[in-house]
Amino acid sequence: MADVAALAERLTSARTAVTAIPQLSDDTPGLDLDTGYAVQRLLREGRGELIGWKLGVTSRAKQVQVGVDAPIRGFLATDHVLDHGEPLVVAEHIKPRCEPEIAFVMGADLSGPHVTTTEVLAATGGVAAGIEVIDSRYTDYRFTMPDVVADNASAGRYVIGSPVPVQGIDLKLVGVVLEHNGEVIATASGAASLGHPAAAVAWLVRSLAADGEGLRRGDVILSGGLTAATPVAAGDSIVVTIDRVGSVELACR
Ligand code: OOG
Ligand code: MG
Repeated sequence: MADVAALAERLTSARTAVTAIPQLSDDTPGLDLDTGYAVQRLLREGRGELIGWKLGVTSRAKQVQVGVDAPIRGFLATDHVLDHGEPLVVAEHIKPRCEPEIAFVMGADLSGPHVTTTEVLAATGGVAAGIEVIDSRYTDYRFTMPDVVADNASAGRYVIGSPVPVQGIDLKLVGVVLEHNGEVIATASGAASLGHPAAAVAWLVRSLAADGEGLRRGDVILSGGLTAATPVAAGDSIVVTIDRVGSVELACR
């Protein structure tokens, strides 16, 4: 049996010291997915109030980038939030990378083991363009799936634009443009995340049901990076624009 508390402590120390560590599985051979989620649950206790959830590795581009081939989930707490116009302080992170995401703001509670994409859309209060700043606590983003689950799916910070109603927008078809220092470096459509961003949220809800949890009205959900993530340094700027959903920008200092 892995010592879940000791593993969580290693990750917390890496985050607070802004120093990468080797993946846990290097010296914890039995590390499985359940243990990874148990470590993640412990990390939650040491963070701010729960704001919502994030999907991870839901797109082909992300799967290729990190070598994990199935979706995972993490939590978002108050200390993950960047407000509009608030810069990312690069020195507070180990190796930050930015990725474009479609954010959902829930208009109603939603839980259950059989929740569908249609039910997610019906419970959605609004959608917004999002930038997630991921930051692996593991050296050079080298991890197995249980490792990255334990590390809260590499959650760092995030910022979202103003939410708009989802009615009338086909999130599968919306175009997504990622700009880094004024240059378009990647493009995608909403379908990149599990075929439909709301399908990714439905997967999240079913996955949470297995742990007796669900979404609450007002929760923010990052529905998964749509392109490969781009490394950022102090002085950089990131802009994400999503057709009919809006745009959001982030300055790094
Ligand atoms: C894993 C984090 C995945 C996403 O949107 O796919 C994630 C990683 O890339 O380190 O946030
Ligand atoms: Mg992400």
